[in-house]
Amino acid sequence: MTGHVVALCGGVGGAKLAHGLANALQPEELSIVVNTGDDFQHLGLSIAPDLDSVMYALAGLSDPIRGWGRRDETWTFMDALRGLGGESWFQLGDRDLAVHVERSWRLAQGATLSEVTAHLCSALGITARVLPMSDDPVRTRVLTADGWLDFQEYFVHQQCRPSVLEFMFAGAQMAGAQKDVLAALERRDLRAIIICPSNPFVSVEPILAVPGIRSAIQQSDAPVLAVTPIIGGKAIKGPAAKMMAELGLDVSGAAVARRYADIIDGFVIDHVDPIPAPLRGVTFFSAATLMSSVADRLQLARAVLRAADTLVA
Ligand code: FO1
Repeated sequence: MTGHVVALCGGVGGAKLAHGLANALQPEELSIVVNTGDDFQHLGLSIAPDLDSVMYALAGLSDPIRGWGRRDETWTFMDALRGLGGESWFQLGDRDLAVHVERSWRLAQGATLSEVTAHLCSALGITARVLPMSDDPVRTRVLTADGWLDFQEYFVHQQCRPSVLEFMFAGAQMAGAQKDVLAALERRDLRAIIICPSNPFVSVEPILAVPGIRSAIQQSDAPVLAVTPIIGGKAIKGPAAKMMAELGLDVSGAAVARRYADIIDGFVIDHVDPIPAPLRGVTFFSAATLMSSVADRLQLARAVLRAADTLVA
């Protein structure tokens, strides 16, 4: 089938499927909507980790071990910064630093985050459309026993150790959905909306919190399909499983499907897990969702698109 596909993603797992979808589709057939709730100001730089993870994945520049930042990286800047007593808990590789400096400089000159992202994608030879969920600031904050923490303070500085109680997306209510995101979700030739295997709480829900995005998804006639971020009771990377346990949720793909039940038509569970109990309005599909190679990413993307095509109302 042809038509336009919108993918919602954040984090490392989401970036991998976004890469698979970009390889499975023509550039004009895909819009990748990226979480910006992880973004923050650091050392005077405007850091946008999920946009960078997606761009690096699409450009084949991701570090295969860390998942974030660039491969073949060097750390001269960090060594020199530490030598000056600078803040070194957030690691900025030398090549990665160029992206943060270029983004920060262009934003300071008045460009929007979308304009900067389009420039960086072009510079990195990326043809798929990468769209921040909003050009306005939205900042994920995490409530722990120690009070509210900014996202990167929780995720990196405190290495996800504190137990989470709840999340907030500061600025979401006042944020405007990025215009091309809404336009993509309202296209008449929309083939599918894919929720990538990202952390539901801190990668997907910030996107859904931007006014207009959740309702555009619910009103769309296109099938909405989510891919499990939990395999065999564990998250492949990041704190999704730990967060689910701390929130008292069952740590399973089925629990994620229940959380998305009001906006999805289908859910892809990993083939090592049992097909969940029937969930009203949700069709379950089984697939190999672990992406260890670029080939795996393409294979999962194709399986997801095939599944979505069977859901056409
Ligand atoms: N994650 C870490 O665990 N430690 C780091 O030092 C770190 C630095 C970093 C620099 C740039 C960037 O784009 C991402 C970076 N990340 C780091 C990952 C980042 O915190 C996460 O990718 C997202 O915020 C959550 O998906």
